[in-house]
Amino acid sequence: MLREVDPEIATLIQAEEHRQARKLRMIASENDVSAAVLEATGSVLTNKYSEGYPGKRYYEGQQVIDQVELLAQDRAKALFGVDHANVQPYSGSPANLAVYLAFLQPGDTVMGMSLPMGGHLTHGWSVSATGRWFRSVQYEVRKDTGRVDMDDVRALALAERPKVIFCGGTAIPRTIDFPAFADIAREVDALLVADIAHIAGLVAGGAHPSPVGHAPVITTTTHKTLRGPRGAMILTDAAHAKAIDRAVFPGLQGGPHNHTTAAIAVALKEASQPEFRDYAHMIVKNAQALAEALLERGFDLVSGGTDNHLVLIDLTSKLIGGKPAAQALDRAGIELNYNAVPFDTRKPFDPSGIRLGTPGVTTRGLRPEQMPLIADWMDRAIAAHDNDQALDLIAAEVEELLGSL
Ligand code: DSN
Repeated sequence: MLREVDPEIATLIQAEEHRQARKLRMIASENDVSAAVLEATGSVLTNKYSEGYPGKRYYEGQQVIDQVELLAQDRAKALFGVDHANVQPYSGSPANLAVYLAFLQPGDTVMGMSLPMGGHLTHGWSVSATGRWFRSVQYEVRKDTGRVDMDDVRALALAERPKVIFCGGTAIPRTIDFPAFADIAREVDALLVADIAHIAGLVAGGAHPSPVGHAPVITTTTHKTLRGPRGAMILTDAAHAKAIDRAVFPGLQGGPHNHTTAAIAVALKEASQPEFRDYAHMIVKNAQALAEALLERGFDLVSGGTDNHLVLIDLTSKLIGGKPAAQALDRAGIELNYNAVPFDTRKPFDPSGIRLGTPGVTTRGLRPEQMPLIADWMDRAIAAHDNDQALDLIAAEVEELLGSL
């Protein structure tokens, strides 16, 4: 049908499908959703407006949509063990903005991890509205360990007295110490918000400690390790539920994307199955096997390794910037992103590092024994980054492996 109506777009979608199929997709924040999630995303639910919440809508005809959203909420609550789930945020940034609207006034102090240290734009980084409209203070990692030092976080919190503290981020290869963040938040009377966008699937599958019971408000996207559609959720205790709901709607958003809500419900059902626990643990096993194989090949890993799905490489010792390395790797069939590393001396558009993760390749069926092969391809591709013929040869080997799965 699409091919008849719009052959150009149909052809492009098919091309993207082929591109994804023949690449090692290792962008740490991406994954491959199931056919069931895709089907829900592409359903007639996209036709429906439903501003409000189940039972309290501003449009008629919600007999089915209410059931969909209630199912998504109930599954999120059960999976993560929380009192309340708002499944309407359009994505991670709007979910975090809802936190600001719910609990802060412009100019109030917010504390988060600095972006180049592994935090997220919306945790108060200077170019984001959250850094421009609020007084933002940012914690870092230690230069010698590449890890967050909770004594430093505590000292900053005591000095700056933030109203909200964010923990979590986008390039953190180590376990987040939720109890320690909770102690600090309690001491300075701040609200602790855990942004678990990257690790939600690991938390759901028991492969990373849960923030529940430590952070009263938890934000997450649904499309990374959780392996759902592009969307987000905010999970809260009972005390913070109303403020979050009001902030999402009518504070920030109009009608929820019901097709996404349905696909989130499907993903949450999948994540509650025993196989998903195996999947979450395999993501970590793969990342650790990959980290080990990279270390053996002389790569410099931020923090020396990983506890989760993500590996952050400082390429300074390899005498190549992150951007040319990422471009060469893409040509070699290994898709990842260039990334700043802590204390980076290069510019954000051509930083010193690359970031990669194992959620996608684990979904694809790769196992720890295949990780040295990936490390080897990466080593070869970076050494031959200006040799297209050598890169194409690696891409052919990658395609052969993926074809054999
Ligand atoms: N773009 C997401 C990531 O790649 O981690 C964060 O917003």
